[in-house]
Amino acid sequence: MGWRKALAPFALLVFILSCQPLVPPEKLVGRGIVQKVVAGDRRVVIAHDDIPGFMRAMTMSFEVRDPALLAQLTPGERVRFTLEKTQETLYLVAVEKDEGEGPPPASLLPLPRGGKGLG
Ligand SMILES: [Cu+2]
Repeated sequence: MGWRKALAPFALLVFILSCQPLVPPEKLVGRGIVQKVVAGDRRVVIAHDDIPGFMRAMTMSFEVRDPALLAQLTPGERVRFTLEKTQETLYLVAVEKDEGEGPPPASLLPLPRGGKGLG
């Protein structure tokens, strides 16, 4: 048997092992209010609600995977957005207007002052 044939199974093994880290991205859906669109940076700042199992409510910026998405984002608008998360990256991949009325995200509420707030 020639050496090429003898090595073929190992080449296949290396190929399979190198594919292992490609875990499919996790999809997460969040809701929030658009604060700012930073087109040059492909980013949008959103005051988002709690995303169960991922993040508490906060105001933060997300990188959009497709810059065309930015055109659908208007500051002040309430949206429902989809994130794709891998071990290394987090992208906002879809967005839609959230028609449902709801309270503002907790991250937008003024912080309690003095001793009047919670504990
Ligand atoms: Cu966040």
